[in-house]
Amino acid sequence: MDRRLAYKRGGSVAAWVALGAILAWLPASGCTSSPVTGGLPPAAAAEGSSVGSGMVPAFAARSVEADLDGDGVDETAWLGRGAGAIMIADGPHTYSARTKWAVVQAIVADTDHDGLPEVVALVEDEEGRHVGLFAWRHDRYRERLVTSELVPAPTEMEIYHDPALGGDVIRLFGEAGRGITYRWNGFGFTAVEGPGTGS
Ligand SMILES: [Ca+2]
Ligand SMILES: [Ca+2]
Repeated sequence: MDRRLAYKRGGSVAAWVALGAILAWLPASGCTSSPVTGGLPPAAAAEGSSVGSGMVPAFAARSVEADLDGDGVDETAWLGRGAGAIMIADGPHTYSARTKWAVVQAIVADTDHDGLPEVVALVEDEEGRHVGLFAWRHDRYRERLVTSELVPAPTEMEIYHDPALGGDVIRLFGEAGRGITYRWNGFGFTAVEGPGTGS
């Protein structure tokens, strides 16, 4: 079974990225990196920070301060659960995720290793569960990528920082509680056998 995460753009499945087959399960003991709480240093996360009331989303959410577009000023990302429960408040560039995505979990981290943090979310639609990156690209916030549905459907996501794997990596847990770590391969995500595994 291919464990690469295929991804979609604009709802269509884009070409699969044929990189090395590093597709084995990651043993629970195989990861030596330490988890990153919420994908950000604790000091960078704020609960219920004061943002103008007009910017507070309708969904229950926690807020995270991060410079998502690299202009030196932190934005506020509102991360909740449920339909479209991702909002980035950045003045004229304020962004809301499409309501078709029911957010299961959302974290801010730099999982595509471009130097800018993005919102990394486990989202659900009628097809199943996906990982989506919501990020600043070029001139606005957008769905950077959304994977095809993940089988088996992950129940939980963690972000780890592992320099040997290029930076922040995604670990997905299924019903069995066993995790698979995915690292950025330049176009999408590839499962890795363990830290330092190259292709
Ligand atoms: Ca900014
Ligand atoms: Ca990034």
